Amino acid sequence: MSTSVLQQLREIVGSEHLVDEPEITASYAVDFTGRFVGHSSAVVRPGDAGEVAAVVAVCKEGGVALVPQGGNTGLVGGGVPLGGEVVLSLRRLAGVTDVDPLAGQLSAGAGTTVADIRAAAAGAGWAYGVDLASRDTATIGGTVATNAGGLQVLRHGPTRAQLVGFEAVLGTGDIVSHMGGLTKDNTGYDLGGLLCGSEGTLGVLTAARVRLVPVSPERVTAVLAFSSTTAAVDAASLLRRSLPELQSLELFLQSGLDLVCRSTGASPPFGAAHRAYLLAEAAAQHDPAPTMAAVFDSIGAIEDVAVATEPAQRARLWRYREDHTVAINALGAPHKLDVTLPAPALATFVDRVPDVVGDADPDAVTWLFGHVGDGNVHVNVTGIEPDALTVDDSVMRYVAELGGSISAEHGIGTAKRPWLHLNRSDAELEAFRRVKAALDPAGILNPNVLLPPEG
Ligand code: 2HG
Ligand code: ZN
Repeated sequence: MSTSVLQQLREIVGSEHLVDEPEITASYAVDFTGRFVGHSSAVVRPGDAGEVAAVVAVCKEGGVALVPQGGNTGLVGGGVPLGGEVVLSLRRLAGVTDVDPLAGQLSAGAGTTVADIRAAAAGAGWAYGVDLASRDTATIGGTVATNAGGLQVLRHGPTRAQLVGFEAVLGTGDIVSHMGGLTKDNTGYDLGGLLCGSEGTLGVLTAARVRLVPVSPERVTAVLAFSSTTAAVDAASLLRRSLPELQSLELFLQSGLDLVCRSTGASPPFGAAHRAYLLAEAAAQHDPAPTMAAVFDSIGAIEDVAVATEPAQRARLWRYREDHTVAINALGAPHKLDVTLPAPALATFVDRVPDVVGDADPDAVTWLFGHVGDGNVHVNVTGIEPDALTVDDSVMRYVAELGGSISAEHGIGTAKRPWLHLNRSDAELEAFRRVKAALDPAGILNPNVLLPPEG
């Protein structure tokens, strides 16, 4: 980057928000897992949409590539400067700017954390329909840019289903804003829906308006044990059919539970070991416990049950599932293959994928957990080098063969670009490229993300 571009960026955001000390830029250049480590000569921290637009305009003019970054909780190398890009940090655009209790909506700057969105919703007598383990760090801008899913997709849908308004700076440098929040609004292209999940390749989200959902104060969390994956997957289907109050339906296996207990010191939920576990949470206006108990009674395959209604006990059960990510990370930078399978292929996939991984690399260790209610399995693989791709290749191909998606909720990022063609036709990829060329004509926004390299 030329010194003149750097100087212009400094003038836009102010010296204190243009970071070029290597020891500080380095902290923006590595992802949560440690698998993706990039480098950047500068981190720009604008304070409002106008400054973001000015930064994009200068970079467009100077041909300087940018990586937009929120809380840097992404898991596919989509938010770190792997090609030496300038990091455009949106964290200063934090704050809930408007809560409308009448409509059940709120607006917030892109840098607002999901936890703060949830708290603001609760303060207005509503709830936000997205929740995820990284809630305290993940930002609304990042979760919109990646169409993040999380723990309540089953009930409320992914981030795209919450989005009722957006403000963004396109790669052209133009600010586009449609924050009215009208539920019915058929006035042309759904630009917000397009930007949502575009992973910072078309525009930089600066604000979002989201719908809120009714509060369900009565909650019951249960961990159910099964002797086989098939029994757990069958039970998951029955729970979805019989419990409209179901909000989360998660899967983990004995190996993951052992790892979590070892790494956190928690005692296991049951005296005996089991092959597979479901964590089911129901939430409603009225106590869902009696209905839940009746449904559990009807599932003969349940080998053990732990039920909690008190917040501390519920949190204890949740930790068996949520602590997987941190416990696995402690083993060394994992490969994270977040995939969805069609329901009939789910149990087979879970049972067979460790062999697929083992055949690709005998040193690899497979960890499986995820949002089974959505068909979403998080295949984590440890024991392999960060840039070794044979395991990723085998798993991606196996997923596609079974009719699944190579990215359920984490996005394509850098990690999965080589395999996007397994899920998207040439005609679709060409349409993607044309959209990219229209909204980011200089190709400066996250150029190493999502779209496969040409040629
Ligand atoms: C979760 O479901 C996140 O907890 C992270 O999507 C998944 O660590 C992972 O692979
Ligand atoms: Zn997840």
